[in-house]
Amino acid sequence: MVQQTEVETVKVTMYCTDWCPYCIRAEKLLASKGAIINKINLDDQPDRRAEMVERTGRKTVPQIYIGDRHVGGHDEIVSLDKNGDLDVFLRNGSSST
Ligand SMILES: N[C@@H](CCC(=O)N[C@@H](CS)C(=O)NCC(=O)O)C(=O)O
Repeated sequence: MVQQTEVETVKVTMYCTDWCPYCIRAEKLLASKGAIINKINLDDQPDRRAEMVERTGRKTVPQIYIGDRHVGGHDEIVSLDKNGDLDVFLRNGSSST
């Protein structure tokens, strides 16, 4: 019998909008890593934009959390992917997840 080991990734939360190309690219990158993404769609939930700004200090989407670690937007996760940290964060996340 072949045993399959599944690597569980840390939950990702992403504030996004439907029309934002950076959000779409960020989602594709995260999905390609097998990440489970909890999307907070600000088109559907406009009231949560204030929450995003309050939590992150940023006004642009996407804003991405890996576990409870705020990693920033699209450009930041691309940089994290290039230096290998994205995989590490998705596997280890933070202590609280
Ligand atoms: N460099 C940012 C670009 C994000 C960005 O420009 N997002 C646009 C939507 S595609 C946005 O939120 N614009 C609203 C604003 O600038 O207030 C990233 O990599 O996430």
